[in-house]
Amino acid sequence: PKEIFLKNYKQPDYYFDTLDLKFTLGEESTIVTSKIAINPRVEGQSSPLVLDGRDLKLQSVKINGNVLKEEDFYVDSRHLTLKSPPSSKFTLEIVTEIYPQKNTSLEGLYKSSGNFCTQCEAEGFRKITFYQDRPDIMAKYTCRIEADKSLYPVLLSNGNLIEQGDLEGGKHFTVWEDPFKKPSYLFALVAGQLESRDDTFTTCSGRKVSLRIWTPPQDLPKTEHAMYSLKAAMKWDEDVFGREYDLDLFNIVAVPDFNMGAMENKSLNIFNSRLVLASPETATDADYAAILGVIGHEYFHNWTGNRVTCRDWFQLSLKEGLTVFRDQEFSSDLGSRPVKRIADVSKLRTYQFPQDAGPMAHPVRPHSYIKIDLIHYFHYQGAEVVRMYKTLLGSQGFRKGTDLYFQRHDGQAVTCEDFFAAMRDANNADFANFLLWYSQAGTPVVKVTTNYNAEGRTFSLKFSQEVPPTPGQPTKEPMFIPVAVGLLDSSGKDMPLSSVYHDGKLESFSSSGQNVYTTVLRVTKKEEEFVFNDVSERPTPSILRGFSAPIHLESDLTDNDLLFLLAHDSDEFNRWEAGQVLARKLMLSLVADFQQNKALVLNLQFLQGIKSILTDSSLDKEFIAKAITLPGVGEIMDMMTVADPDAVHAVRTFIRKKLASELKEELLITAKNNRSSGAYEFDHNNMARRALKNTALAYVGSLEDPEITELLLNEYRTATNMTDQFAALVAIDQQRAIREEILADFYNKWQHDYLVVNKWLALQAMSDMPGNVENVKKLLSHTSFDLRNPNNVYSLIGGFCGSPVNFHCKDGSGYKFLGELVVQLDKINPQVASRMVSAFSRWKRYDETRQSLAKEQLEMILSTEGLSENVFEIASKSLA
Ligand code: B3K
Ligand code: ZN
Repeated sequence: PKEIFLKNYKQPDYYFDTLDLKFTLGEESTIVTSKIAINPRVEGQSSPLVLDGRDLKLQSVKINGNVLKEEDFYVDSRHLTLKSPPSSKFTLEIVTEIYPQKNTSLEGLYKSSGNFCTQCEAEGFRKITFYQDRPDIMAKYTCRIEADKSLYPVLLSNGNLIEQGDLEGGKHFTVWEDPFKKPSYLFALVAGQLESRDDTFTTCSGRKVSLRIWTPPQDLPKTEHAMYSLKAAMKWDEDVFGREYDLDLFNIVAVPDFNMGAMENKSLNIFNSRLVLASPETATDADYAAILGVIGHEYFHNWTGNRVTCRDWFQLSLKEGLTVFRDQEFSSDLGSRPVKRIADVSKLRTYQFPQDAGPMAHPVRPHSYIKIDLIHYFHYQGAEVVRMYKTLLGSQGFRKGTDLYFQRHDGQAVTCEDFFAAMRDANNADFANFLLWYSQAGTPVVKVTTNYNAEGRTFSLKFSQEVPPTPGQPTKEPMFIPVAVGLLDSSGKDMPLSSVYHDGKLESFSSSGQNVYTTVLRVTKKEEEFVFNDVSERPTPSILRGFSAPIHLESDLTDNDLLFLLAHDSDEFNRWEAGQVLARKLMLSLVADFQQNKALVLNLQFLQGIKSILTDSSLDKEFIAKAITLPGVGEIMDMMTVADPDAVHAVRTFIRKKLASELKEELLITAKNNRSSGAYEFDHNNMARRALKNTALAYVGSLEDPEITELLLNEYRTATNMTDQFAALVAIDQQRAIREEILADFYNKWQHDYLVVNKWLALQAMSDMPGNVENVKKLLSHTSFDLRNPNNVYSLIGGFCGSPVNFHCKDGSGYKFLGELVVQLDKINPQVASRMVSAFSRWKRYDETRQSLAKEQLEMILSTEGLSENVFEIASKSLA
């Protein structure tokens, strides 16, 4: 496998103006005819034209209508090379045969539940036809689709439908024309037995857009929320970013077999059906929220990704970081901003930070890769980088920056520097070394010490920063870190800030006439100090409000300071964070006790803190639910020199049980007072009630007590929506005596609904029951499980790998299970297999026994013949 480097980027020698595609869809194979209008970059200059292609059977090549002679081209397993094409404008016509029915990788053209669909990002188009499959090749496409009319009554592609009709032999056709030029990764085709929910949206300039969400007929009733989400996204993008939709038609298709969440193909978004289909009876609040976010995300790509696209795949964050940021903001505006921020930071800590501290660490803009799909996993760090521009420039400055970005680059394939330059130029901003966020990997560790000088009435914050070494980057430069700070007085109120002294300069806040309570300090050096003046009493500082930068913060705040912030901080994110810092400290100290066989004792102050949050009726209920939830096992393991899953799990279970028994009465009252009444509504207040009630139930579920068992069974049986029913099931899952029976009951009830069955699989996979690997193995041959379906794999195998005690079981059974499965899965679907193999990537964090067991599996995987590049890259980098 070959590594590709950013520094080797070269402009293409040929540009493509138009591409006319024709698909003849068949049951054995599909014939693809492609006609490309080509221009050499330098007129009169001919060089070989190398087209990408995989698993294609070439039938013919013509240039300007003439069949190309054998000696003028050659084909290998990855390319079609034209040795010396014309040196001025010409047309190239290529016919290939492909086999979508045999395509289990779910990349390129494939079949899902009897329907044809495509997935081209990042490099799937080369599995459809020979092409320069790179995003800086932007062309105008037409697409003609021919297929059997009864099997495939609906034939869709990008853009506008310009022609359709019947053909001989029971066949029919459609012709689609996309007026916007696009890179090949945004091409899409769908054919099958689908029906649509139709609606319209009138844009800000008064254009009426047809909206269609396509599913198999029986699923149509479950598309109401998706349609609501789409319309909300279209309106929001106009209001907040000034972006109007640009075609008269927008299609969404839901398919059951899809490698990831969804895909933003121009005007024909294709979705994993779990992110479209929802009804109150079958989908949880989390599903509803995810649908809103992802429908928004894919829609927002129309401007950030499609109209302005990436020059090359190293620039991926240009579209993904920005679009993730946009969907986070969208969900914040439609729900609760602080609660959304807490959820997003939790994701950053659960997924991004561990990756950035392991063998797969790479900067927001990587310097090299083998398979770009692996860089595709998450873009939370890229979104944080975009968020920092907004924090530094303010809402208006940020909007000026995006306006300039769209104005400059509409229709172009550009780079991260272009985005940076638009932000800078629109605001005449001084951004010092901000670009380092794109090129340096690793999460900065920022230490801060505070000091109050009563005599001088000053309060100082001394910062030092360090970016840890990552593969290929042993030493780092200091980063440009925006740190939002406020000061609380002894009554817990924000103090108005007078001025701050830094680097020989005094910045005064009083001039505007308005009180300033939060300021953004620009920390740019390895060590530096900021001094607040006119501070009338010793303050409690609230540092990194709203998580203004993606860093690990270590401060000298005492437990009392943290408890004070937990009780009073006006910044709700930091209020939550104070509780989390306390919980992390507590858990780490109990882990040490556990490892030394000491009895575990719960700190009373902590218990008191949780109790006062739980019973504070002035707080948002979803905020309470988040604030009483302990940091995850992974987060605590990440803070240990040698990760000890058994100890962390034991400690977390201990604290949960202890809190449940000490606060049983309060938890039961909370659960009772927040029971659902009336029909399901997807709005913040109702979701918050359910979240709080269900968090309380999960706590009490940890107690073995007949009264509780009865209560949970009642919750389970009387639930009128999936949020409540599944939460009851999760709580019951802790009740060993009735667990099996209720799990079976749930399956019987929902076996017809594959999306609900995935929840059932995941719940069992994540169980901490000793020896659960055996149960998971049994489920592999369950009638409702299919290794070819990514959602099934993510639920059962992904769920299992997230279980600290069973996956990391010291007898090696969990690792062996995953190792064997990865080898099997890689033959079916390399992308899905590589996601699973990443569970091994941080094996060096564990004790020696676990290390050697995991290493053995990685070596076994690497020695497998015919391994995919995807799995190879992760397994080999993990071992390096
Ligand atoms: N852009 C796609 C992700 C593609 C991943 C390809 N391996 C969808 C998204 O950003 O939501
Ligand atoms: Zn995206």
